[in-house]
Amino acid sequence: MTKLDFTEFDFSAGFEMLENGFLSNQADQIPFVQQCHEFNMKYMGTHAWTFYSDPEVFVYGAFKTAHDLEFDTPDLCWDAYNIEAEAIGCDIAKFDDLTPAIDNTTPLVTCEKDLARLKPLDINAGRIPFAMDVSHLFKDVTGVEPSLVYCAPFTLASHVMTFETLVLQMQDNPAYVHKVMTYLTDEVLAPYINEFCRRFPDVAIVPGSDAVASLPFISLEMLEEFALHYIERLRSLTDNKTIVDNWWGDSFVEDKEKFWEFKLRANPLYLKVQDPDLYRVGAQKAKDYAVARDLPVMFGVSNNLLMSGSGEEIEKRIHEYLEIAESGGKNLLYLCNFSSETPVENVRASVAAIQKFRRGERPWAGQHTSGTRQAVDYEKFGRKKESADTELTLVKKSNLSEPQENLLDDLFDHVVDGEDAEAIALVEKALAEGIALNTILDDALIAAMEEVGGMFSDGSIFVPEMLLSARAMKGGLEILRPLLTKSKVEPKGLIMLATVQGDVHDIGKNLVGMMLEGAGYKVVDLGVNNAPDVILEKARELKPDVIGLSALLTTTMPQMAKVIIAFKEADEPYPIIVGGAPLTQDFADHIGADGYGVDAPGAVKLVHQLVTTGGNWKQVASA
Ligand code: B12
Repeated sequence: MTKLDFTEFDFSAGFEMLENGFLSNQADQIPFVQQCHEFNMKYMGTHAWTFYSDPEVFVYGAFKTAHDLEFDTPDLCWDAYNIEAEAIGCDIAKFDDLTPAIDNTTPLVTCEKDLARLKPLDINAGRIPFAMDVSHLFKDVTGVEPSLVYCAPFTLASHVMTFETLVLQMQDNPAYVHKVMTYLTDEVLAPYINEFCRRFPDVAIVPGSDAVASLPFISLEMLEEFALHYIERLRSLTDNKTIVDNWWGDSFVEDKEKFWEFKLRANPLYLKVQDPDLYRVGAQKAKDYAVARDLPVMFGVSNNLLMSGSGEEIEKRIHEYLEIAESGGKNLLYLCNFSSETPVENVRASVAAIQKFRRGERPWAGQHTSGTRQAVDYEKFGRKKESADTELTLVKKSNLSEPQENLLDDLFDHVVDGEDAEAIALVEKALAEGIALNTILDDALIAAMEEVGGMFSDGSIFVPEMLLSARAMKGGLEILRPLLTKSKVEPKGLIMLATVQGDVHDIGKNLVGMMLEGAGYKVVDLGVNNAPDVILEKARELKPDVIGLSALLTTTMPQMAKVIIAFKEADEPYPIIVGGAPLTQDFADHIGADGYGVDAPGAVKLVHQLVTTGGNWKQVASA
């Protein structure tokens, strides 16, 4: 017996359109789906934890929003990444008005010994009953089979171990990582999904989310060995019902066909490509690949565009993707995400654009821009956006003998190649040779990290290489540190970094920290989910030269403004710079930040400018 009244909802036509248009071949059907749980929460005005833990409130919110905003079908996706990690004991951070998140500052597994403490999944732990109840309620009301959105093995491992440790251990101790992956696949995910399929035997597909198993976080080889292998294993343990369809990074890899082959091994039913990659790669290219294999396509429209684009921009993008996708039927449009910050008008504009297309109105017919030069240069995610000109002012000191020069060149190469043991040995050798500390630091360690930053910016290396180089650089730095202190070689400055409150994304911030250390700065990292007063208090204690704030969610960007206001009100004039994928220079200016850095090398350049202008802080890294 439910408290809320579900009788006003009828989505049968929408479910029929979905069924007919996507996996079967009825060319006149143009179905769409949307991810919008956080939008639903805001729309309903519900406290976040109530929304994400009370099945009735959650399902009612999904139905009510879908009904009012004329979605074809409600979105049943909850905070997909968290449920299993929470159930096996990871700490969860709860918020008043944001999606909950796994607290990645307290990883469950910190070393191989910790594996002994891990227990098989208890099907009644955490919010697993919530996920099951949501599914039951959904089926009761709609008569349609629910889908259990789950967190795929690789992303789950990044929750359990932290992303950086996972990636480094994949290279140092792959056997250990394989043990973690096997545990998560066999003892957590398979029992969870099999219990779900026992309760809902007619379910055909159980879709998983795997954001972290994407490029350029890992290479294609790593993806195959550590992510795909366990998805295939999970498929075999769950009667092939599980799929994973949301890897991104298609635009980062030269060999797209190979990546798409991998995608089809993780999900043999359709090819999904989403923005920003889809826009860069070109929707036609993805469609041609799918048609050649007689497969449906799912095209995903950018969450940023949906949130901040004009009605016309949204309509153009939607019409382009629908026009390319509809030829030959079998397609599904996916509106990537409506967050709590997405204006209701934009949601309405998205639905109106689809309805217009369905009525045959095609004002943008043939006007395709995805895959063009303009799209390739399309903003976001580090890669050559307004790529930071990273040249600092490093000039080789030339009073070295040729063998000494060669030694530093070797050290440079080992740091670039991420070989920490060799790098450490060469730092020791350089010291024994009597090379000045500053010279080792500037000409080899810092110069190497600068090179690595440039390679990352232009897409020629991925995150794992950067992590390895940073570790090699740090190894060398550890040898130098006591001597640097004694010889009064000061760091170039003290930088305090923090991800703002409500946000647990830290991969980008951590890269910024590594590059700053590599450039000779001392970095204090406050971690994730930091309230303005915590940042202020720490700044008073540490007196940093620059404070760097990171945010990856449009919903947490306003927190940056709150930090800046808190500093202004407290009359603490520290320079504050900001970064993170959804940010823009305009946003940084608008909130009164002292600078915006597009990527880690950009952050270094910006910090350099701020520190060297000694207080003339209103500088911007003109990336
Ligand atoms: C990895 C990831 C996760 C991981 C995070 C793991 C971790 N430890 O960080 C997990 C799975 C936990 C996760 C969770 C969620 N995520 Co997430 N996630 C991503 C993903 C795939 C990549 C983000 C990333 O790390 N990029 C790589 C790094 C290197 O780039 P970066 O952070 O931008 O950093 C660079 C620059 O921006 C800059 N920079 C960064 N910080 C700073 C700071 C300063 C001072 C400067 C100068 C520069 C700078 O330098 C960096 C290096 O070059 C994106 C999708 C995407 N395509 O981006 C979604 C994405 C960011 N996530 C999203 C969402 C919605 C969520 C969830 C709400 C999902 C959910 N259903 O539960 C939760 C929210 C959790 C929370 N409260 O924070 C949305 C955000 C939508 C929006 N715009 O608001 C995205 C865009 C996915 C999508 N299309 O919907 N996510």
